[in-house]
Amino acid sequence: MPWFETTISVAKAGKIGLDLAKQSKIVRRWLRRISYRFKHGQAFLPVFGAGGAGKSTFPKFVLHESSGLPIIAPGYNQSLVVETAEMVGDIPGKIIVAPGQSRRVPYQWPELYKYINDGSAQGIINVVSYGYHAPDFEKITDHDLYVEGMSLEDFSAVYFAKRREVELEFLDKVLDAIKHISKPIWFVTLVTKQDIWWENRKEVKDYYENGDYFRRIDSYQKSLVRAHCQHEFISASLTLENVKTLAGDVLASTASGYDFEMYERSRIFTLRQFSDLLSRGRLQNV
Ligand SMILES: Nc1nc2c(ncn2[C@@H]2O[C@H](COP(=O)(O)OP(=O)(O)OP(=O)(O)O)[C@@H](O)[C@H]2O)c(=O)[nH]1
Ligand SMILES: [Mg+2]
Repeated sequence: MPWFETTISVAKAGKIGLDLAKQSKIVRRWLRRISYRFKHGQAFLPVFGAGGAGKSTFPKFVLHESSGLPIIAPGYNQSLVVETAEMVGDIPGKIIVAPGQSRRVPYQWPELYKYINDGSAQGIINVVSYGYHAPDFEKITDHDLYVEGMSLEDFSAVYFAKRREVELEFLDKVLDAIKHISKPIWFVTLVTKQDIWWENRKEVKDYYENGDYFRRIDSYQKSLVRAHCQHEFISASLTLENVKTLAGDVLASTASGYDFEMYERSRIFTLRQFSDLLSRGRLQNV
């Protein structure tokens, strides 16, 4: 699946020429379709990923049923336990989100592995963000990676690179825990924070598609004997917000030019991809 090519071509050519109100209408239409998929019980989705990558924000992005307007970021609140996002009323779909701070992973993730291994989940979402994980520390000087004399910029480069390593470690954990699945699943790598890495999008795409991340997915797919796993990359900007320490020091900012209009165009594209995946329901073994 293309990550963002459609967003770019639409933005460049101004082909659609929609104003924000019209875009919001389209967003609402896709949100309704996704609600419909859930209504028909086709979705039961565990969400994994490192702390601060955007997991808890994701259900708001796809299940938010109000105006279709951009999500206003409430700031980073670490999740302590597994969160379940359900549709309103008696609609049976569920998105189940694991907390991602390392110390919580051993206690909280096995519950989600169970849903995959017992065949209840039709797909998995692994959230990554090119290491742009929301910091859970007050100041850079509080962090183990800080070395005397580092500027904010120096520290950020080291911190984000380290967080990309954490993404790979966490991917290994998930793949190892689901190596004996007996029913087919789809596996979406959701690359969030598009608004932060937009100017380096080619580098980000290349990093995930051609590096250690995809090598791991590929060897997992090849190792399966009883079922198969279809993998897709989807990228998104779930909200617009700088990556900053708890004290407010900005480590990475939303790309200039990535405004609400871009956000809405990208959101339509992402919702459409997600809706398409849900519409397939459970994959069949091939
Ligand atoms: N700029 C930007 N910020 C985002 C995006 N997605 C999430 N965020 C912000 O990143 C921070 C972390 O998001 P959460 O959804 O709470 O992260 P999480 O993965 O649930 O973190 P844990 O609960 O600790 O595992 C929040 O302040 C969000 O508003 C995005 O696509 N772009
Ligand atoms: Mg969370």
